[in-house]
Amino acid sequence: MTSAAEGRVDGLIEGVRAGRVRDLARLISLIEDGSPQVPAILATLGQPAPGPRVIGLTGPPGVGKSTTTAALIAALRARGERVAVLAVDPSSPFSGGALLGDRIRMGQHATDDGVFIRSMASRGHLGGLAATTPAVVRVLAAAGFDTVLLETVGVGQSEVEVAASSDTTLVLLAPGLGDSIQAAKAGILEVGDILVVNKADRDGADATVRDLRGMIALGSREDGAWEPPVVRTVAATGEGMAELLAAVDAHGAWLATSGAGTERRVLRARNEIEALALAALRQRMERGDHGRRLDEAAVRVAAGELEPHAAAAEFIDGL
Ligand SMILES: Nc1nc2c(ncn2[C@@H]2O[C@H](COP(=O)(O)OP(=O)(O)O)[C@@H](O)[C@H]2O)c(=O)[nH]1
Ligand SMILES: [Mg+2]
Repeated sequence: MTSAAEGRVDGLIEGVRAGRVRDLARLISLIEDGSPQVPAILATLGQPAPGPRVIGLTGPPGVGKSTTTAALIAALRARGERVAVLAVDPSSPFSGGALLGDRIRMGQHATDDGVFIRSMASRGHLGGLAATTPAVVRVLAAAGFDTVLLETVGVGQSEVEVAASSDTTLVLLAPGLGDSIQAAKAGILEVGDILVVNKADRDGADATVRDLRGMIALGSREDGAWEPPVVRTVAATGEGMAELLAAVDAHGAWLATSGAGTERRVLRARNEIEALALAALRQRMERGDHGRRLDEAAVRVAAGELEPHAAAAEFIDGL
Protein backbone atom coordinates (compact mmCIF):
# COMPACT_ATOMS: atom_id res chain seq x y z
CA MET A 1 0.00 0.00 0.00
CA THR A 2 1.19 3.52 -0.72
CA SER A 3 1.33 5.88 2.25
CA ALA A 4 -1.56 7.87 0.76
CA ALA A 5 -3.64 4.68 0.64
CA GLU A 6 -2.56 3.84 4.21
CA GLY A 7 -3.65 7.30 5.29
CA ARG A 8 -7.03 6.79 3.68
CA VAL A 9 -7.40 3.42 5.43
CA ASP A 10 -6.46 4.97 8.81
CA GLY A 11 -9.05 7.67 8.25
CA LEU A 12 -11.61 5.05 7.31
CA ILE A 13 -10.95 3.01 10.47
CA GLU A 14 -11.15 6.11 12.65
CA GLY A 15 -14.39 7.12 10.96
CA VAL A 16 -15.92 3.67 11.45
CA ARG A 17 -14.95 3.66 15.15
CA ALA A 18 -16.58 7.07 15.49
CA GLY A 19 -19.68 5.67 13.80
CA ARG A 20 -19.46 8.09 10.84
CA VAL A 21 -22.10 6.98 8.35
CA ARG A 22 -20.06 7.84 5.25
CA ASP A 23 -17.09 5.73 6.39
CA LEU A 24 -19.32 2.85 7.47
CA ALA A 25 -20.99 2.84 4.06
CA ARG A 26 -17.61 2.94 2.31
CA LEU A 27 -16.18 0.03 4.29
CA ILE A 28 -19.32 -2.07 3.70
CA SER A 29 -18.94 -1.42 -0.03
CA LEU A 30 -15.31 -2.57 0.13
CA ILE A 31 -16.47 -5.77 1.84
CA GLU A 32 -19.17 -6.35 -0.80
CA ASP A 33 -16.64 -5.75 -3.56
CA GLY A 34 -14.21 -8.23 -2.00
CA SER A 35 -11.50 -5.56 -1.84
CA PRO A 36 -8.02 -6.92 -1.01
CA GLN A 37 -7.72 -4.20 1.68
CA VAL A 38 -10.55 -5.69 3.73
CA PRO A 39 -8.72 -8.39 5.75
CA ALA A 40 -6.18 -5.88 7.10
CA ILE A 41 -8.86 -3.31 7.87
CA LEU A 42 -11.00 -5.85 9.73
CA ALA A 43 -7.97 -7.10 11.66
CA THR A 44 -7.18 -3.55 12.78
CA LEU A 45 -10.79 -2.85 13.71
CA GLY A 46 -10.83 -5.94 15.91
CA GLN A 47 -13.86 -7.75 17.17
CA PRO A 48 -15.49 -6.39 20.29
CA ALA A 49 -16.97 -9.16 22.44
CA PRO A 50 -19.72 -10.19 22.74
CA GLY A 51 -20.65 -8.16 19.66
CA PRO A 52 -24.09 -6.94 18.69
CA ARG A 53 -27.19 -9.03 18.81
CA VAL A 54 -28.30 -9.97 15.31
CA ILE A 55 -32.04 -10.34 14.76
CA GLY A 56 -33.09 -11.74 11.37
CA LEU A 57 -36.51 -11.02 9.90
CA THR A 58 -37.79 -13.16 7.08
CA GLY A 59 -41.12 -14.09 5.51
CA PRO A 60 -43.11 -13.72 2.31
CA PRO A 61 -43.17 -10.37 0.50
CA GLY A 62 -45.73 -7.91 1.84
CA VAL A 63 -46.12 -9.57 5.24
CA GLY A 64 -44.75 -6.51 7.04
CA LYS A 65 -41.03 -7.09 7.53
CA SER A 66 -40.01 -3.52 6.78
CA THR A 67 -42.84 -2.13 8.91
CA THR A 68 -41.84 -4.45 11.77
CA THR A 69 -38.21 -3.43 11.34
CA ALA A 70 -39.21 0.23 11.68
CA ALA A 71 -41.34 -0.55 14.75
CA LEU A 72 -38.49 -2.53 16.34
CA ILE A 73 -36.08 0.33 15.70
CA ALA A 74 -38.41 2.64 17.61
CA ALA A 75 -38.75 0.16 20.49
CA LEU A 76 -34.98 -0.46 20.70
CA ARG A 77 -34.16 3.24 20.46
CA ALA A 78 -36.55 3.84 23.36
CA ARG A 79 -34.28 1.51 25.38
CA GLY A 80 -31.30 3.59 24.34
CA GLU A 81 -29.80 0.99 22.01
CA ARG A 82 -28.01 1.90 18.80
CA VAL A 83 -29.58 -0.03 15.94
CA ALA A 84 -28.35 -0.97 12.48
CA VAL A 85 -30.53 -2.37 9.71
CA LEU A 86 -29.23 -4.46 6.85
CA ALA A 87 -31.90 -4.85 4.20
CA VAL A 88 -31.12 -7.59 1.73
CA ASP A 89 -32.60 -7.25 -1.71
CA PRO A 90 -32.58 -10.75 -3.16
CA SER A 91 -33.76 -9.89 -6.65
CA SER A 92 -30.95 -7.86 -8.12
CA PRO A 93 -28.64 -4.97 -7.37
CA PHE A 94 -30.54 -3.00 -10.00
CA SER A 95 -34.10 -3.23 -8.70
CA GLY A 96 -34.26 -0.08 -6.64
CA GLY A 97 -38.05 0.06 -6.36
CA ALA A 98 -38.79 -1.93 -3.22
CA LEU A 99 -35.75 -0.52 -1.50
CA LEU A 100 -36.78 3.02 -2.19
CA GLY A 101 -40.15 2.23 -0.58
CA ASP A 102 -38.35 0.83 2.45
CA ARG A 103 -36.17 3.92 2.75
CA ILE A 104 -39.22 6.14 2.77
CA ARG A 105 -40.85 3.94 5.42
CA MET A 106 -37.68 4.17 7.50
CA GLY A 107 -37.80 7.93 7.00
CA GLN A 108 -38.68 8.72 10.62
CA HIS A 109 -35.30 7.25 11.62
CA ALA A 110 -33.31 8.87 8.82
CA THR A 111 -31.98 11.74 10.92
CA ASP A 112 -31.23 9.69 14.06
CA ASP A 113 -27.49 8.96 14.35
CA GLY A 114 -28.26 5.98 16.61
CA VAL A 115 -29.77 4.29 13.55
CA PHE A 116 -27.87 3.07 10.49
CA ILE A 117 -29.75 1.66 7.50
CA ARG A 118 -28.07 -0.03 4.61
CA SER A 119 -29.24 -2.22 1.76
CA MET A 120 -27.11 -5.12 0.62
CA ALA A 121 -27.28 -7.07 -2.61
CA SER A 122 -27.48 -10.80 -1.96
CA ARG A 123 -25.96 -11.67 -5.31
CA GLY A 124 -23.29 -10.23 -7.44
CA HIS A 125 -20.54 -10.31 -4.87
CA LEU A 126 -18.00 -12.83 -3.80
CA GLY A 127 -19.19 -15.61 -1.52
CA GLY A 128 -22.73 -14.21 -1.15
CA LEU A 129 -24.36 -13.18 2.10
CA ALA A 130 -22.66 -15.92 4.10
CA ALA A 131 -19.31 -14.32 3.34
CA THR A 132 -20.26 -10.68 3.70
CA THR A 133 -22.84 -10.47 6.50
CA PRO A 134 -20.58 -11.56 9.39
CA ALA A 135 -17.90 -9.10 8.29
CA VAL A 136 -20.43 -6.28 8.08
CA VAL A 137 -21.78 -7.22 11.52
CA ARG A 138 -18.24 -6.96 12.94
CA VAL A 139 -17.87 -3.54 11.37
CA LEU A 140 -21.17 -2.44 12.92
CA ALA A 141 -19.96 -3.79 16.27
CA ALA A 142 -16.80 -1.73 16.00
CA ALA A 143 -19.01 1.28 15.24
CA GLY A 144 -20.85 0.73 18.52
CA PHE A 145 -24.16 -0.71 17.37
CA ASP A 146 -25.94 -2.88 19.95
CA THR A 147 -28.45 -4.59 17.68
CA VAL A 148 -28.46 -5.44 13.99
CA LEU A 149 -31.77 -6.10 12.26
CA LEU A 150 -31.35 -8.20 9.13
CA GLU A 151 -34.31 -8.10 6.76
CA THR A 152 -34.65 -10.44 3.79
CA VAL A 153 -37.46 -11.74 1.67
CA GLY A 154 -38.21 -15.38 2.41
CA VAL A 155 -37.68 -16.87 -0.97
CA GLY A 156 -35.11 -19.46 -1.85
CA GLN A 157 -31.73 -19.48 -0.23
CA SER A 158 -31.93 -16.12 1.52
CA GLU A 159 -33.92 -17.13 4.61
CA VAL A 160 -31.49 -19.92 5.35
CA GLU A 161 -28.63 -17.45 5.09
CA VAL A 162 -30.49 -15.04 7.36
CA ALA A 163 -30.93 -17.76 9.95
CA ALA A 164 -27.27 -18.70 9.65
CA SER A 165 -26.20 -15.08 10.21
CA SER A 166 -28.62 -14.29 13.05
CA ASP A 167 -28.75 -14.99 16.77
CA THR A 168 -32.54 -14.93 16.65
CA THR A 169 -34.60 -15.42 13.51
CA LEU A 170 -38.15 -14.05 13.28
CA VAL A 171 -40.37 -15.64 10.67
CA LEU A 172 -43.24 -13.29 9.80
CA LEU A 173 -46.57 -14.42 8.49
CA ALA A 174 -49.92 -12.72 8.05
CA PRO A 175 -53.47 -14.04 8.56
CA GLY A 176 -54.64 -16.48 5.94
CA LEU A 177 -54.21 -20.23 6.13
CA GLY A 178 -52.60 -20.24 2.70
CA ASP A 179 -49.61 -18.24 3.88
CA SER A 180 -48.70 -20.41 6.84
CA ILE A 181 -49.09 -23.64 4.87
CA GLN A 182 -47.01 -22.17 2.07
CA ALA A 183 -44.37 -21.19 4.60
CA ALA A 184 -44.37 -24.64 6.18
CA LYS A 185 -43.97 -26.23 2.77
CA ALA A 186 -41.15 -23.91 1.85
CA GLY A 187 -39.43 -24.89 5.08
CA ILE A 188 -39.27 -21.35 6.38
CA LEU A 189 -40.93 -22.26 9.68
CA GLU A 190 -37.95 -24.45 10.50
CA VAL A 191 -35.60 -21.49 10.60
CA GLY A 192 -37.90 -19.46 12.90
CA ASP A 193 -36.93 -19.01 16.55
CA ILE A 194 -39.99 -16.82 16.93
CA LEU A 195 -43.04 -16.91 14.68
CA VAL A 196 -44.77 -13.59 14.21
CA VAL A 197 -48.33 -13.28 13.00
CA ASN A 198 -48.35 -9.70 11.80
CA LYS A 199 -51.42 -7.82 10.57
CA ALA A 200 -53.24 -9.18 13.60
CA ASP A 201 -55.77 -6.39 13.00
CA ARG A 202 -57.06 -8.45 10.11
CA ASP A 203 -59.61 -11.27 10.11
CA GLY A 204 -58.20 -14.74 10.52
CA ALA A 205 -55.30 -13.86 12.82
CA ASP A 206 -56.55 -16.20 15.58
CA ALA A 207 -56.83 -19.08 13.12
CA THR A 208 -53.31 -18.48 11.85
CA VAL A 209 -51.92 -18.39 15.39
CA ARG A 210 -53.76 -21.63 16.25
CA ASP A 211 -52.53 -23.19 13.05
CA LEU A 212 -48.92 -22.34 13.75
CA ARG A 213 -49.11 -23.50 17.39
CA GLY A 214 -50.52 -26.77 16.10
CA MET A 215 -47.64 -27.21 13.69
CA ILE A 216 -45.11 -26.44 16.43
CA ALA A 217 -46.74 -28.93 18.80
CA LEU A 218 -46.45 -31.61 16.13
CA GLY A 219 -42.73 -31.15 15.71
CA SER A 220 -40.47 -33.34 17.83
CA ARG A 221 -38.11 -31.53 20.15
CA GLU A 222 -35.39 -32.63 22.53
CA ASP A 223 -35.56 -31.80 26.27
CA GLY A 224 -34.47 -28.25 26.94
CA ALA A 225 -34.83 -27.31 23.28
CA TRP A 226 -36.28 -23.94 22.37
CA GLU A 227 -39.97 -24.01 21.51
CA PRO A 228 -40.74 -21.15 19.11
CA PRO A 229 -43.40 -18.85 20.58
CA VAL A 230 -46.05 -17.38 18.29
CA VAL A 231 -46.41 -13.63 18.77
CA ARG A 232 -49.12 -11.51 17.20
CA THR A 233 -48.33 -7.99 16.11
CA VAL A 234 -49.77 -5.02 14.29
CA ALA A 235 -46.53 -3.54 13.06
CA ALA A 236 -48.35 -0.64 11.45
CA THR A 237 -49.37 0.66 14.91
CA GLY A 238 -46.56 -0.83 17.00
CA GLU A 239 -48.97 -3.11 18.82
CA GLY A 240 -47.29 -6.28 20.11
CA MET A 241 -43.74 -4.90 19.76
CA ALA A 242 -43.12 -5.07 23.53
CA GLU A 243 -44.19 -8.75 23.50
CA LEU A 244 -42.04 -9.41 20.45
CA LEU A 245 -39.00 -7.83 22.08
CA ALA A 246 -39.68 -9.81 25.26
CA ALA A 247 -39.67 -13.00 23.18
CA VAL A 248 -36.40 -11.96 21.52
CA ASP A 249 -34.88 -11.30 24.96
CA ALA A 250 -36.10 -14.68 26.24
CA HIS A 251 -34.54 -16.39 23.24
CA GLY A 252 -31.31 -14.49 23.88
CA ALA A 253 -31.31 -15.70 27.48
CA TRP A 254 -31.92 -19.28 26.31
CA LEU A 255 -29.04 -19.01 23.83
CA ALA A 256 -26.74 -17.89 26.64
CA THR A 257 -27.73 -20.53 29.20
CA SER A 258 -28.23 -23.55 26.93
CA GLY A 259 -24.93 -23.30 25.11
CA ALA A 260 -26.84 -22.97 21.84
CA GLY A 261 -25.47 -19.45 21.44
CA THR A 262 -21.90 -20.73 21.32
CA GLU A 263 -22.95 -23.48 18.92
CA ARG A 264 -24.52 -20.92 16.63
CA ARG A 265 -21.47 -18.69 16.71
CA VAL A 266 -19.23 -21.63 15.83
CA LEU A 267 -21.54 -22.66 13.01
CA ARG A 268 -21.63 -19.07 11.77
CA ALA A 269 -17.83 -18.87 11.80
CA ARG A 270 -17.68 -22.17 9.94
CA ASN A 271 -20.10 -20.92 7.26
CA GLU A 272 -18.12 -17.73 6.91
CA ILE A 273 -14.79 -19.51 6.54
CA GLU A 274 -16.30 -21.93 4.05
CA ALA A 275 -17.86 -19.13 1.98
CA LEU A 276 -14.62 -17.13 1.99
CA ALA A 277 -12.52 -20.21 1.13
CA LEU A 278 -14.83 -21.17 -1.73
CA ALA A 279 -14.78 -17.62 -3.08
CA ALA A 280 -10.98 -17.53 -2.91
CA LEU A 281 -10.77 -20.95 -4.56
CA ARG A 282 -13.10 -19.88 -7.37
CA GLN A 283 -11.01 -16.77 -7.97
CA ARG A 284 -7.84 -18.83 -8.05
CA MET A 285 -9.36 -21.34 -10.48
CA GLU A 286 -10.05 -18.59 -12.98
CA ARG A 287 -6.64 -16.94 -12.78
CA GLY A 288 -3.73 -17.29 -15.26
CA ASP A 289 -2.38 -20.79 -15.68
CA HIS A 290 -5.28 -22.41 -13.86
CA GLY A 291 -7.81 -20.69 -16.11
CA ARG A 292 -5.87 -21.93 -19.14
CA ARG A 293 -5.70 -25.48 -17.77
CA LEU A 294 -9.45 -25.39 -17.22
CA ASP A 295 -10.00 -24.22 -20.83
CA GLU A 296 -7.75 -26.95 -22.21
CA ALA A 297 -9.40 -29.67 -20.13
CA ALA A 298 -12.82 -28.43 -21.32
CA VAL A 299 -11.79 -28.81 -24.97
CA ARG A 300 -10.56 -32.37 -24.32
CA VAL A 301 -13.70 -33.34 -22.39
CA ALA A 302 -15.92 -31.92 -25.15
CA ALA A 303 -13.94 -33.90 -27.76
CA GLY A 304 -14.46 -37.11 -25.76
CA GLU A 305 -10.74 -37.50 -25.02
CA LEU A 306 -11.05 -37.03 -21.27
CA GLU A 307 -13.63 -38.11 -18.71
CA PRO A 308 -14.99 -35.08 -16.75
CA HIS A 309 -14.47 -36.57 -13.26
CA ALA A 310 -10.88 -37.40 -14.14
CA ALA A 311 -10.48 -33.89 -15.56
CA ALA A 312 -11.78 -32.35 -12.34
CA ALA A 313 -9.51 -34.50 -10.16
CA GLU A 314 -6.50 -33.63 -12.32
CA PHE A 315 -7.42 -29.95 -12.20
CA ILE A 316 -7.71 -29.94 -8.40
CA ASP A 317 -4.36 -31.73 -8.06
CA GLY A 318 -2.76 -28.96 -10.10
CA LEU A 319 -4.10 -26.11 -7.96
N1 LIG B 1 -53.28 -3.91 8.21
C1 LIG B 1 -51.96 -3.95 8.43
N2 LIG B 1 -51.12 -3.62 7.43
C2 LIG B 1 -49.80 -3.69 7.68
C3 LIG B 1 -49.28 -4.07 8.94
N3 LIG B 1 -47.93 -4.06 8.88
C4 LIG B 1 -47.62 -3.69 7.62
N4 LIG B 1 -48.74 -3.45 6.90
C5 LIG B 1 -48.80 -3.01 5.49
O1 LIG B 1 -48.45 -4.10 4.65
C6 LIG B 1 -47.76 -3.61 3.49
C7 LIG B 1 -46.44 -4.34 3.31
O2 LIG B 1 -45.59 -4.03 4.41
P1 LIG B 1 -44.00 -4.14 4.33
O3 LIG B 1 -43.49 -3.81 5.67
O4 LIG B 1 -43.48 -3.36 3.17
O5 LIG B 1 -43.82 -5.68 4.01
P2 LIG B 1 -42.48 -6.48 3.60
O6 LIG B 1 -42.53 -6.68 2.13
O7 LIG B 1 -42.58 -7.78 4.32
O8 LIG B 1 -41.30 -5.67 4.03
C8 LIG B 1 -47.60 -2.13 3.68
O9 LIG B 1 -48.61 -1.48 2.95
C9 LIG B 1 -47.81 -1.94 5.17
O10 LIG B 1 -48.31 -0.68 5.49
C10 LIG B 1 -50.22 -4.40 9.99
O11 LIG B 1 -49.85 -4.76 11.10
N5 LIG B 1 -51.53 -4.32 9.66
MG1 LIG C 1 -39.50 -5.02 2.97
